[in-house]
Amino acid sequence: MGTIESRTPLAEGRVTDHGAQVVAWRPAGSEPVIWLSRHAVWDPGSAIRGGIPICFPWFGPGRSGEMTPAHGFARTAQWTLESASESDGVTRVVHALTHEQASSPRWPFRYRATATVILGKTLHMVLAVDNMDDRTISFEAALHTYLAVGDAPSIVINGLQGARYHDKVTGSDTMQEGPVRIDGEVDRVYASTATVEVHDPVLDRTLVIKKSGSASTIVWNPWVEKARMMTDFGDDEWRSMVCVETANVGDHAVILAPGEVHEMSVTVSVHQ
Ligand code: TA6
Repeated sequence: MGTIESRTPLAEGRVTDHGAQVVAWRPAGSEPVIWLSRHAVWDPGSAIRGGIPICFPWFGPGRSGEMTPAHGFARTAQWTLESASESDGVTRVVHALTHEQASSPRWPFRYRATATVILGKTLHMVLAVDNMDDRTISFEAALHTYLAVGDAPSIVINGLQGARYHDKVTGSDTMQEGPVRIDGEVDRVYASTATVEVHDPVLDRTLVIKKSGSASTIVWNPWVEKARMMTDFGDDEWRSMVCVETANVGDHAVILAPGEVHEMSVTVSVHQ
């Protein structure tokens, strides 16, 4: 499993060929921003628990509810390292994946995906999907970002006020009133293009998650029971993380005509 490790005056980071996954990022002067489970499994066939998994071409079990593997085949595929460079302390890593390397009989289309990661004082990531087929394709995608926090029940998540969301815990569809707090299992798919701010009083910082080309934001914390049920997730680790995911899922799935390219990006910054 090839991995690009970067250590510059601006930041430390790590990106692996497996899933083209960012698995670490710590800007200079900060605590780590990207969370990784102590129990993460690094087997070729498994998803690495933490970092920024790339969910593509479907999210979860897909819109049909029957797709496997969960979150699509890109997350556990071996992406091709296209380039890795560093300039003025900023590291740039580009991976690519095509239908010749990873596909599914349930999603048999020709495509080329590239994942561009730029690590410096901020983390910037772009998922670009090029429809190489002669048919229109539809896909879901998510940058499933695991953020490190001091204590999940203490954080305050702003930016989603007024957005409608599907609550996967209760099954309801409703609107976000006020900030999002983690006071139990939270698994919500918001219809939102907004920038999200995670205020963390314990680490005394605010993480700002800005995005483009994304109409869905997912917020997830497994809380106690779900954490206990995952073998690659420490029983106590739910307190130290929250996922704020940049996505296009469900009704916001991307529809791409032959030859079209779609780009979705996230920029994470730390404000002490
Ligand atoms: O993004 C939230 C979610 O869809 C949750 O429902 C939970 O399944 C989480 O992803 C993790 O999924 P995974 O397949 O990585 O265990």
